[in-house]
Amino acid sequence: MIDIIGAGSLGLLFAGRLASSGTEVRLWTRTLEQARMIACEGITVFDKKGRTAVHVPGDRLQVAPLADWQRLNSHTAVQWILLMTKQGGVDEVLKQILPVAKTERATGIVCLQNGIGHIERIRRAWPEAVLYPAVTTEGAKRQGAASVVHAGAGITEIGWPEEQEKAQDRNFKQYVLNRLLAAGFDVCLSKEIENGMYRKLLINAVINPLTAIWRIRNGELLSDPVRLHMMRKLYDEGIQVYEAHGIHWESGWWDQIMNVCQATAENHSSMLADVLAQSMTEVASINGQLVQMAELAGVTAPTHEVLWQLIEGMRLKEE
Ligand code: KPL
Repeated sequence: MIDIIGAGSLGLLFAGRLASSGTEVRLWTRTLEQARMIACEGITVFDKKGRTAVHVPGDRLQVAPLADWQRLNSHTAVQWILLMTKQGGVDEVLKQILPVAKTERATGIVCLQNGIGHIERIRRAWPEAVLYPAVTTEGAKRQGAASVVHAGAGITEIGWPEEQEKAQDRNFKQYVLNRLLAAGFDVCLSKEIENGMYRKLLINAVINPLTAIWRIRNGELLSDPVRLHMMRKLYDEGIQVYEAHGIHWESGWWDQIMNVCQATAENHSSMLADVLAQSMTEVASINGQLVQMAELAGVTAPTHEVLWQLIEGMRLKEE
């Protein structure tokens, strides 16, 4: 069984496809209302032309609000978690899980958050858990409480330990990795996930705040020289921060940002989606983290700082 925590766009996509390919999935939602709707309607994944790609009826799914975690798991050890909440939801997840976390059987957690800082927070709070930091370029857009559009197929990179594999890691390969592949996800194991996370951080730091401020789709960033100029500014500042920290970067990263905009041209970035839904954004874990890294290294990232403050200043409600 795989426990998927978070039923946003990626959570619904992964839960729907895993369940439809025969994996036993438990999906944990933030609200009781969403859990009830999924139990009633099932999960539907549409392709980008609006056709139904996957439908899992509600009676084939186990779904519950996260608040029920302790009641439902007080006697069992949870083995595999796909953590798919946003950065802002991670502390609440830990608060619900830790009181019944079992130490005799290690729990493996694939962490799929945007930005940086969450891995350290989870490790501090739950040292016994085995963490697999991950980044994905799957494009998904939630349509309703129980449905999602798979807007663009991407690649999911999962961090793999440099040192010798432990029994937990072998079980991961045999079970979680195989289940993800069987569900049709393009997944690879990476010994350089930290670098992958910095690359994704930069992609998000360039695309997300600009689309959120201008309220435009990802593809619209490419259609105007002023927008491209701002993207380049954010990119160059980010690279300067990485250089100051000795973080390896590649000249191809700029082209990758362009490619992501093209591949997800019709998408709202997650930050724009949050702003439109008046939810807290991940700007502090993305641009805010870059600004803090800049300060630590004695350089500046003024464009990231301004965008961070502008978006924080929208005073969106807490998760
Ligand atoms: O990860 C994304 C996000 O919106 O958070 C990108 C890659 C920008 C796709 O929209």
